[in-house]
Amino acid sequence: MIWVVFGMVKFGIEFVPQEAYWKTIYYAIQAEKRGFDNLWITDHYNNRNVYVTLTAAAIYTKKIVLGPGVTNPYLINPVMTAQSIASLDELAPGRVVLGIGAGDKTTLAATGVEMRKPLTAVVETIEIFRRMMERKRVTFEGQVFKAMGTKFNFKPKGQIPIYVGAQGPKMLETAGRIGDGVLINASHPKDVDYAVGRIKKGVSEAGKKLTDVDVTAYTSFSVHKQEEKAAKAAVPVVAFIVAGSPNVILERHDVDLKKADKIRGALKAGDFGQAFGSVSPEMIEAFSVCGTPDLCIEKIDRLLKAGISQFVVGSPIGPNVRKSIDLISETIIPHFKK
Ligand code: F42
Repeated sequence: MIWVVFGMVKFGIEFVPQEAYWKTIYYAIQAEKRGFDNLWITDHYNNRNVYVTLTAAAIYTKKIVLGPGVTNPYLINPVMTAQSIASLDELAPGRVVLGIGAGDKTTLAATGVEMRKPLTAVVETIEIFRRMMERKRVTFEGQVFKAMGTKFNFKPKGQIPIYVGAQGPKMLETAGRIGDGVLINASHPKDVDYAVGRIKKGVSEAGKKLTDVDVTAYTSFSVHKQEEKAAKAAVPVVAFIVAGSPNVILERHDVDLKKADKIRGALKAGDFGQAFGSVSPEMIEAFSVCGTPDLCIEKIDRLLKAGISQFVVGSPIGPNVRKSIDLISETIIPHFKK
């Protein structure tokens, strides 16, 4: 599969289903009409259910490609992920993809589920998923998962592209080796450069080319005609990213570790004023793609040069989601798809 056609980047949009369904679906319909190629719905136990949201989105849209971005093998067993995706593909034939990752440590921990051998778990999930999709009887004994002669009573349609959500070096390499796409949780060229280097290693081990894999930047994005308004909307998301980032990534962006600790502590204590007030312009620059449409175009261009083939606008999207989708569609997408 060649993902970048004549150098044309794809645009995806991510929604966290934390609001009423109708709102997410309303935005999804708008995104499709306004020229987005992909719709990604996040999966965390504390938000609305990912497959219910995707089902509604599949019914109300016609051509946008959609999938979980990303589900994990710990809360949803690989066989059930295969079942959910195969069922969704009946509703939206040929436009369903699977996004799979290790899962978010904090929300998994809250459910008492242990994230054992995350790399192995993701690899085994993909193996079971692909074999289930071929409607074979699957007997598989992995280190984390087993399938004891599982087989669907229905025929899954088509081949489903698999995108691996990856940040760590081994997960990135594995994603390049066995994935059809990679979702890189990053907004800055430094992080994307690093990720693409690891993905290339996996890709070449598998005898593939980088263009065989849809290298996707899953960004925190905020656009507004006034730069300050775009930045203000990005602050809460950036605070959470800083708090959740390992030191190696903070150091890559020269973020003062003490300041990051202060944000972590404030968020833990529920002191959002303190946490958001401690977010610096440098942090916003490092952990979001944010600004006026022209500035965002410049930043997306840098990510394209770093090797991405899909750009995902993720939370917060902008101070007003509906208006920001319109603005992206009128100014940013045409710049890259003219
Ligand atoms: N997580 C969610 O829960 N929900 C989402 O909606 C979501 C969206 C999302 C989108 C893009 C994206 O990139 C990530 C996203 N995530 C989401 C987060 C994702 O689920 C992961 O938490 C995130 O990608 C971080 O995981 P990672 O890719 O960095 O992998 C971690 C877990 C890791 O430890 N990786 C190591 C590495 O080097 O890459 C692997 C370590 C290893 O090799 N372990 C061995 C093994 O077999 O697993 C075992 C070693 C031993 O000692 O046993």
